[in-house]
Amino acid sequence: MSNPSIHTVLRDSTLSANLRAIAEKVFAGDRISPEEGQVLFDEAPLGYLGALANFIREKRHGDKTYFNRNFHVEPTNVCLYTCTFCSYSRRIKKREDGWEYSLDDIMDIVKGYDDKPVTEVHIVGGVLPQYDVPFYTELFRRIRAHRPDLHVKALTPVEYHYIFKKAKISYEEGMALMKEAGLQSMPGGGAEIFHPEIRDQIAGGKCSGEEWLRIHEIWHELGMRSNATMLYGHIEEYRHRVDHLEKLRQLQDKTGGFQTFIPLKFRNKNNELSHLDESSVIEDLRNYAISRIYLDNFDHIKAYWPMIGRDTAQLSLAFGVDDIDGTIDDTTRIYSMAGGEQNPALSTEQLVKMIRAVGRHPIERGTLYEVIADYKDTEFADDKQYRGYTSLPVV
Ligand code: V47
Ligand code: SF4
Repeated sequence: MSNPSIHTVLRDSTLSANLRAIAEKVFAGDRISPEEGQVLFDEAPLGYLGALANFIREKRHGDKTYFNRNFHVEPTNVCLYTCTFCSYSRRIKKREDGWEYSLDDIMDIVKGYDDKPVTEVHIVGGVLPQYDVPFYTELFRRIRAHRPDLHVKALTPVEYHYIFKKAKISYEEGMALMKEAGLQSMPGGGAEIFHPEIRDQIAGGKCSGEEWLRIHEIWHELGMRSNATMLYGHIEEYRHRVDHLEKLRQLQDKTGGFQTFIPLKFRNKNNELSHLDESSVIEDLRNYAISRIYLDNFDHIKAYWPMIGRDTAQLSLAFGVDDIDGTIDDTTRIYSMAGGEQNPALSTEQLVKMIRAVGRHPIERGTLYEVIADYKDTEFADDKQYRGYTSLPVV
């Protein structure tokens, strides 16, 4: 996949004055304004966006494309909140369809990976009263004691807000306790759309946009890192996406603690928003590209392949994305239930080949983007098949 270069875009005499001004800013490394972000969403064609986003991507990372080896643990799929987009929560009323793991159950899952070369466990799930501060601090302690090299990336401000309120402690006290217990980073979930016009309709009752941002800010102030997401393609308008990106960019200016931005495409199976159409692949690629252009202070843009599928993940690497998340190992149900990949698992070899097939340079990273293995020149047993060699029968 290749885009027109930014030089071709700048030479295009048919370009509108607005789009030209934005392209010139991007070429000069200048920041675009919220109004210009809105112009990109409203008017910019895919090829133009790809040229700008790829320019930024290659300036930052060249062809490097990151992935990690991780697995997910979802302590429960029962939740006392009722987000309308969520296909995952069994809700309190259908509790018999769900699972609720104990500390020992979760440790058994973690121990099941003892002989596997994974570097990260991603823990996130529903919100229920028994999953409280003592539960999670004990869990983090046990995992870290059992396997100190496994990075614990866990929970979102949705859970933290709930459990700290219940424990009657401040966000500051709570996040310090989590750090002390062994939490190493926070994933980007729960962000949805910050703007209350939308958030109140799709995720009413859980932490607000401001609270989500405040908990990340406190975590960053403790010297720790986290990710950010945006759930798009449902009932929001482009102005709500611009507002979301702007709030993230402002917080990142303040703390520098975000590593990666992950746009999450709304999937419409088995939830209360099933009547909505899903966004098109073109819209998904436009959204990745605008995210790359807008978030000039984020190092990485990630395409989460279990959600968008392998083909779009490959395409996204030409639209600003430099990370395609992990091997996952079939350990998350959030997306398959909502219409994503049915059995999300890819071996390292499959991920490496996916990245190479679109001309990029695969790098296995740790959670904090430390390089674990460079697969640029690694050969696999069957590589010769697609390099065009044909083995002749030996007579
Ligand atoms: O917050 C739930 C989303 C998020 C649906 O930080 C849905 O590395 C689309 O944040 N359609 C949780 N999205 C997952 C998440 C995540 C995933 C991968 C990596 C990282 C990271 C973070 O999933 C939720 C919500 O926004 N979600 N239901 C749905 N029907
Ligand atoms: Fe609960 Fe999270 Fe689903 Fe909302 S998105 S209902 S908080 S599991």
